[in-house]
Order: sequence, then structure tokens, then C-alpha cells
Amino acid sequence: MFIAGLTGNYGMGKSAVLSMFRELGAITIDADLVIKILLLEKETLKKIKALLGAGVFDKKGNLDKKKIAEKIFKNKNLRIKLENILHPLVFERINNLIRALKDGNKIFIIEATLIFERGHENRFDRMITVFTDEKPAIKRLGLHGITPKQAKQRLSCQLPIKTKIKKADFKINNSGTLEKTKAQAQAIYKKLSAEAKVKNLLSKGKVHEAKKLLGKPYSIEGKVIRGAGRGGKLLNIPTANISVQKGTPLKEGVYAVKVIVPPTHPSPARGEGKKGGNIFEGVANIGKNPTFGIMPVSYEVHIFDFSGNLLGKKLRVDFIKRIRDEKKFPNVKALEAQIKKDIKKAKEILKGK
Ligand code: RBF
Ligand code: MG
Repeated sequence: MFIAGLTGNYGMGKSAVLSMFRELGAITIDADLVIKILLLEKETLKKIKALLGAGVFDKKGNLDKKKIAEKIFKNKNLRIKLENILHPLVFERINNLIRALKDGNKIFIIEATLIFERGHENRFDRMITVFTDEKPAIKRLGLHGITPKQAKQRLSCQLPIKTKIKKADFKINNSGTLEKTKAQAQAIYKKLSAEAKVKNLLSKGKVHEAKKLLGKPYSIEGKVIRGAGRGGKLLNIPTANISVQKGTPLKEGVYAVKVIVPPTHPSPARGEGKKGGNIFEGVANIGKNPTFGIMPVSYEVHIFDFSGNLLGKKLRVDFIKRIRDEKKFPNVKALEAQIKKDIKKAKEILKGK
């Protein structure tokens, strides 16, 4: 499952670009459309009435969208409250759709204006920003009956497009011809397709196959943080716990790895690494340490032939091959014996590399 967010500001052509992605083979969802559906539902209307009053409904009890727009675009507090009602519902609906269509290699592209404004970007594998200058955007909105004054007011409720460009992984300049925009969408779609394949392989733990597509091992990077302290004392197998900011699509389990350690630590195993780091071999575990109860996911490496304090140092871990699933062991001794076997196995795997 690979999900990209498509954003931009009002009138910059997001929907046109979304159609292009649909033609290229993506499953596309327009968050505005989801909102339209939600606004037909009694449950949502009740919540909106409580927030904005009966004045935003017409005689038949339908929402008067113009009145709502008038109200919320000049009152930030109300606008945020309305968004707080609608956004969780939108994500719930979208997630349901994505779950129903479960297909590892499919690419979903979700069009939504306020992803960056409300910090939703972490829900997406990648972010794409569509941009034009403001002038043509205001002109385009005019075609939909929105006056320049209204357009400016609405645009002022959104982050500057420059910020959205900077925050995105990909940008599409929609100021030129249709062909030019299409060419950009196509190039991005190609990259997303390759990434989706890799993500799908990683979600199954197939790091050796992912390496073929990536041209290098899949890796994670992060600073060493303090762990539970069990590894050294209880298990005689010290591990470095790595802080991974964005999580990883990699399937939990035990892996043979290479660890790139900052150059202050000389490596007896493999000598000097090329670019400012020394390469060690090791074995990693991604998981919840079920032997010790219910824990959050941790990322740990045991580095072979290593001594020294890595706390606070930045490590890179290259995943070479998956060894097994993480398991709950009846006692610490059994876990320790298994990890000893994992170490032996990892050394065999890495010898072949
Ligand atoms: N913990 C488990 O509960 N089950 C496991 O199968 C398991 N396998 C591991 C394999 C390796 C190679 C390493 C380094 C750790 C493993 N752990 C496992 C994590 C272990 O519980 C952890 O290192 C200690 O609790 C210290 O935090
Ligand atoms: Mg649109």
C-alpha cells in the first residue's frame, strides 16, 4: 500500500493533476468529494449545527455552503473547529476505502488542500505539491464564481505555496501547457511506482529483493538512544537502540545487517569505510520484545566485535537478509540461546557478501 498526498493552493490545478495520475493508473481520491458526501449525512449536519447554528441551513434543512464559507473564512477559530470535526471523518472514510482495496502494489493519491496546514503529512508516504502563480489561480477561481476578494481571503487561510513546495517530496509546476504538466506527473508516477514496489517488498521482509530495485541495501538511520538496559546485563548481548523518526515499512523481525558507525570508532572487522564511517557487521531486531511483556516497537542492533559507547551517535543500518520472525520466549535463557543462533546465522549470511 503506497499513499501519496497531492496538495497545492486553491485554483492551482490539483484536480486536473489528480486526473492525470488516475489516467496513469493510480487510485485517486478527492478529499473535497469525501467532504461533500459527509455533508449529506445527518450525523455530520448535527455537529455543524451545534458549531455554526441554524443560520447556515436553508429552509429544507440543507447546508448553505455560501453562508458557511462567509462565516469560516473570516473567523479562524470557527474554521479550525469545523476542520476538527471534518478532518478525522475524512481520514476515516479514506482509510476505509484504502483498506477495502487492499493491494500492495497499488498507488493511492489523495487530493487535499490542507495537509500541511494541519500537519497531516506524516500519514502519507510521499507528498506532491502542485503550484502556479497566484494570479492565474485567482483567475481560475473566478471561473467558478469566486470573486478575487474572496479568492485572496481563502488563499490567506492556506500556507504560502512556497512553503508547500519546500515541504513536499515532489513538485509539479502547473503554469505551462497541459503537456508539460503531464510530463511531470508521468515522471513522478514512475518514481512512485518504483517506491511502491520497494515498500511492498519491505513490508514482507524481502530486503534482498528490495536491494535489487534500490541498487543498494535498504537502510535506516538514527541516533542511538538509551534502551531498556536488558541487553548487556540480562542477556549478555548488548544492543544499540536506534531512534527512528518516521517509522519504517520494514516487516518486524530479525535481520543480518551492516552497521555504519561514525569514524571515531575504528573497525577491526572490515577496516575503514569509504565515506566518514566504519562498517561493522551485526544482527538487528525490529520488534516489541514480547518476551518482556507489551512494549512499543524498538529498533536494535547488536554489533559484532564492537566495544565502546555509541549513545547519541548516528548509525546507519543496512539490511542484508531477513532471518526470522520475532517470538515470545518462555524465559530469558531461551531467548539468549536463540539470539546466539541468530548471530551465527548472520555471520554465515554476511560472509557471502
Ligand atoms: N526479543 C523477543 O522478545 N523475542 C525475540 O525473538 C527477540 N529476538 C531478538 C533477536 C536479536 C538478534 C536481538 C538483538 C534482540 C532480540 N530480541 C527479542 C530483543 C531483546 O528482547 C532485547 O534485545 C532485550 O530485551 C534488550 O532490550
Ligand atoms: Mg480540487
